[in-house]
Amino acid sequence: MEDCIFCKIVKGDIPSKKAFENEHVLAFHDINPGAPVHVLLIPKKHIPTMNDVTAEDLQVIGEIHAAAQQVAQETGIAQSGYRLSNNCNKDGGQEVFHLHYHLMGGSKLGPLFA
Ligand code: IU
Repeated sequence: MEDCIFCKIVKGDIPSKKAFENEHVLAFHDINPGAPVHVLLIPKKHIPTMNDVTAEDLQVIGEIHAAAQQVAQETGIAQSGYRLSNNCNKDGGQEVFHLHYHLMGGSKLGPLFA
């Protein structure tokens, strides 16, 4: 999609610090990290939100999980622990409308629920 910033990162028009890449998935370090390790995992295909995932996207969703597992190992947070999360739409706090999962770890994360 032309004016999607994450599509531009996929195309290499905007640089990113890559953590993983295959044919369908890209993972790169968040520019404004909220944890010592904060990597975003995205499908290369433009999918705006979690609501737009269809049955034909389930393979790439699985690949994202496998990539998250690999990145967690490679960044050294697999054993200490991490969070893999998706923000959907306004109430979920989504700011970039290209599906992405936050992989965060490297320190004790705050509770999701107070
Ligand atoms: P959100 O779930 O849509 O709120 O998360 C968007 C994330 O994308 C947020 O953590 C930003 O720091 C991050 N990000 C980025 O890494 N590179 C960018 O060019 C832009 C946002 I714009």
